[in-house]
Amino acid sequence: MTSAPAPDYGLGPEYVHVYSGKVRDLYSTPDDRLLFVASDRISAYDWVLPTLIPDKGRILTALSKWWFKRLEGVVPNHVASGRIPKAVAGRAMVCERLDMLPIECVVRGYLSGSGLTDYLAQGSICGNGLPPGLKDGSLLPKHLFTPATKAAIGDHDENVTFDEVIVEIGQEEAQEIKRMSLAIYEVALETARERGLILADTKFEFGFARSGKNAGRIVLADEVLTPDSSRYWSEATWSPGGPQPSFDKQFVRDWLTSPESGWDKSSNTPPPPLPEHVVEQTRAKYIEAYEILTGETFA
Ligand code: PZK
Repeated sequence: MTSAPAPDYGLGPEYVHVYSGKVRDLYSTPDDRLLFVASDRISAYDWVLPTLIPDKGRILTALSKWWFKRLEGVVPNHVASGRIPKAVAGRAMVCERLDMLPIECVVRGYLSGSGLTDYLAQGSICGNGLPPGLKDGSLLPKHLFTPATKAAIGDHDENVTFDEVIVEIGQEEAQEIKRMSLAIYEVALETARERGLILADTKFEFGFARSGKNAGRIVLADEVLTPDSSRYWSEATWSPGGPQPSFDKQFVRDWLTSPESGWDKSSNTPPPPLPEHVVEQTRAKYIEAYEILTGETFA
């Protein structure tokens, strides 16, 4: 995996940068665990924007930890105890080092994104046939496990069939990540619904624990059920037939595609910095997602 430069959080030399995604960073710890750091970076239209969203990393970390706790009776997870350096307090988790399974485990209850694209082109998603007449944002007739394989950096993940997952990781492992993914989605969908949100789709990653209390088991990794890994829509505004407003990034997308930004998303030029009001509105949406889901005030 090509790695972005290590952001300078001021972690000491005992934390070695492993790699970075668009908005998160991974370091190894002195005791051979991993420090998973959620940055304040934000992406849109496949770009990492030049503007940070203050507190985004802390908000998503708190939300992810809240979901891991809530899912404890459903699946084991990679969260470990261990010292978190002050430099990243609140925005980091210590995790067990897993042997990651090379599958992006997406579950969809509603039609959107690459699911919509595949449905329109072929009438199915990842080998799951669907009836005609579904629209952008439609409720699907059943929850679908729609796995993808991680593409090289810059490329998009490629949707694959369940049979391709079996070939890649084996029958038992494939069944297990599908079962776990659907079980998590069903709990999270109901939790979100109780709070007026639709969890349209979400993505999980799993790995094998090679040691520790979960040794030999497949466990849930990464961050979970954050607005960055999931599509949340407001039940109140859900209206199939077109793109649903993104819960968190709508202000960013609206501004970037407006004449005020002066940016052309099809130009291959980097997007401009966000104005302060868009930063504030976006930060408020992340906080709102946290507060609606958890029922807690974000401090
Ligand atoms: C792991 N990622 C994705 C996360 C990035 C990329 N517990 C684990 N053990 C081993 N590897 C990983 C994990 C987790 N989670 C996660 N890639 C590998 C990722 C954060 C930043 F750049």
